[in-house]
Amino acid sequence: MEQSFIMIKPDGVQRGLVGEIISRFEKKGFSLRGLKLMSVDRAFAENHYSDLAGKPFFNGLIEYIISGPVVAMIWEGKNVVATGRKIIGATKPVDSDVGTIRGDFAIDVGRNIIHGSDSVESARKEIALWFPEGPVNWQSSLHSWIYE
Ligand code: FUP
Repeated sequence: MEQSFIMIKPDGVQRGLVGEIISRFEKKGFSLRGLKLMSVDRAFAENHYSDLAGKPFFNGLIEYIISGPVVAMIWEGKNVVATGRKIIGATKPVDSDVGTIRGDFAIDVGRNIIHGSDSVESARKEIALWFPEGPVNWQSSLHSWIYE
């Protein structure tokens, strides 16, 4: 089953949105396979965002990610990468639909609350980086009520 790496950024934690965000993924029917509150250092954040090195906002982005604890998660389910991106909303909150996490709670692109893997391949890399111990092995008893 497909997995995505989802991270609540420091502003989401500071603003008390952890429960709200987890709830949206849970209610959709996705399964939580990893969850931890952690602080990351500069080298770790730069590794996570290595694809964006050289962008004008890169340094500000790294400062933001290391400014407080984040919630790192693995969510699992059919099409969770693409659907997770829909639940999160467009990168720039001005473009994020109302009803998405960013559309409902964010105003500035540099404080957009949450990260979600943009492809199955980046999810694999990001899960390996953030969860070297691997996902927790369990299956929801609701499985047959969610999947045909
Ligand atoms: P996303 O996949 O939606 O997180 O978007 P990107 O990978 O393109 O960008 C990663 C992060 O860089 C965004 F979440 C916020 C930050 N960013 C800016 O601060 N300014 C920009 O113009 C674009 C992105």
